[in-house]
Amino acid sequence: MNMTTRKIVTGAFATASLLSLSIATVYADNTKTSDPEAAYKGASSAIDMSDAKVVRTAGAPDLTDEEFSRAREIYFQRCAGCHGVLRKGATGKPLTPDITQARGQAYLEALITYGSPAGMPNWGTSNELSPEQITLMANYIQHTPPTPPEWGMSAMKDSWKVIVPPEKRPTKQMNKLDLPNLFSVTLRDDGKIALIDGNTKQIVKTIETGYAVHISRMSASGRYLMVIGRDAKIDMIDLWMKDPDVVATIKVGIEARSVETSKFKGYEDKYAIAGAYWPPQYTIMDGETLEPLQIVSTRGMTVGTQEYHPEPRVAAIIASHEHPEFIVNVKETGRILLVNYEDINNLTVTTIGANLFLHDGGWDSTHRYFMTAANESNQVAVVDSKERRLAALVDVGRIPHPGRGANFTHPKFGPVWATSHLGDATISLIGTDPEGHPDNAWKVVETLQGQGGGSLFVKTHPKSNHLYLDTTFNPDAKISQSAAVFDINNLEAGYTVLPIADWANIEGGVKRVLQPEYNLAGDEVWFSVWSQQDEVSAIVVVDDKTLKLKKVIKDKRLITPTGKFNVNNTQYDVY
Ligand code: DHE
Repeated sequence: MNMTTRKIVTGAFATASLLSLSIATVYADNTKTSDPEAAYKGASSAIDMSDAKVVRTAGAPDLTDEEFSRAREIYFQRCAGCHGVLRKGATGKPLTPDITQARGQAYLEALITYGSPAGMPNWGTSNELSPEQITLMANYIQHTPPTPPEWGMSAMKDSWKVIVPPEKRPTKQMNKLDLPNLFSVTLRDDGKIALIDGNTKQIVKTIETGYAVHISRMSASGRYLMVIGRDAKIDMIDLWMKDPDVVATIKVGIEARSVETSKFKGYEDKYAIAGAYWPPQYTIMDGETLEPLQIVSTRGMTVGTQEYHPEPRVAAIIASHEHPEFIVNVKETGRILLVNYEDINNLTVTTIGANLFLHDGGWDSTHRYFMTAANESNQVAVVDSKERRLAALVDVGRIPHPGRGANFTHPKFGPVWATSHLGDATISLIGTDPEGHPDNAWKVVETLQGQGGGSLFVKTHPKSNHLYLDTTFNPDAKISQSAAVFDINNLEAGYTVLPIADWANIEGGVKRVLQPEYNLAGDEVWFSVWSQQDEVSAIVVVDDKTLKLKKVIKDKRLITPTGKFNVNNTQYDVY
């Protein structure tokens, strides 16, 4: 399949809207939360399986080669995100032939058609899959899953290109851009990022990146912008060049989500790291050229039950400020790795057992404690990066999804870190000051009620008195198209709703409102209004003091804007 023409977003949007109609009628109320989850996880995999070997399995219904390849495509578009590439189970249940054949054709067809209260979407009653496709999928999953190829050093080196070598790069900033207030904006389905000037709100330029580009991270110096696509392609952009552009690129696997650079004193810009979903591994690279130096597999035993997992994906990675270490979340084993890069040829790795389904997270306000969601475990793990140990596992709401979270001083409980949730309307505030407020440390000190479930990101800024959150995947359009804001000094007053999508004044489109991000001064908050590839999208800038609309950024190049990363705030971990 041609990666550049694949429209990955369709599934997510269509699933969200159709599921919202149907799941509610099929299941009781407590299962409605499957809608946002399904929409969120509904992106198709970047893995191209067209060359994978067909494995026919005894006991499974026969399939032609053409049927195999159709089923495989549907599986990688709709199912791999939850059930895993190898179908050994991830956030969804395992679907290996021993299990599926025992269940039988009729059971499998019913499950795919109607879904389940445990979160399986109702692909049939939502009309996302036809009855013929459902029969095909029920047949297919009774066969042995095909395995995608590995991606080791030779494949990486083949994909690695240094476009401008370090010695040919400028020694100082050669453009007039106000770099600390520049934003890198993900143009998800256009395979690009946009550099937007935070002062003029004009697009400086767009730059081609990986397929279904996911996040941007800044190097410690604030010079190099690292962008990773779902296809595991990293593009390193030099912001000092007269015309900022890609200076090095590499593919660290076949499917990935995270990239980060070394930030410990003395190691600024020295190394980069990226985590892959497939193959399950992380790669440490030279920070100026992206030359791959060490590739480390994450396959291994799960925390707790200590069973082997063949596909533990690498989720968030964050650079420690306490030691020369990267902190790496391994999702399906529930282990957090502290990878010490002091001696790159003799890596020392501290392994912390946390809980299953580690996903995203960020620092507390002191940058000592890494607060990270074990999302389907409904917990936040707290890692003490100084002492290199797990400080706590905190029970929160259903499916925490903090992004990097939000830090502020609670009028009553002192410093807290906040997360919102995909699966319910709450915002959990966790005390983060074991010295000054020991009674509150690593406890949910307060639970706020937001607009609804389907929230992905919360954000505040040290100079702001507001806490913002989106509800991007809420099935109710009024809620997914607006954002809520709390006054930190008057939390009991509840939230104010900001009609972000209405402010964008766009005809038609899905208009999901996504990811608040502050500017350098901390006096503006930028939201994406995210529609489909062929629809108009926008960025809405809110005045943080007045909570009034400040500016709508509209441009035909703003195709599917999602994440926005202010250079200064990303460089210094301000949130
Ligand atoms: Fe993300 C961060 C994985 C879907 C927007 N996303 C992350 C991180 C991971 C991740 C592991 C943390 C990276 C880090 O800190 O190093 N995201 C996944 C998925 O596996 C998932 C559920 C499904 C998929 O197939 O990719 C997924 N993510 C989405 C979306 O649909 C979102 C909403 C839109 C988009 O652009 O694809 C989305 N994810 C984001 C954003 C961040 C992110 C904007 C960074 C937030 C930040 O403030 O740091």
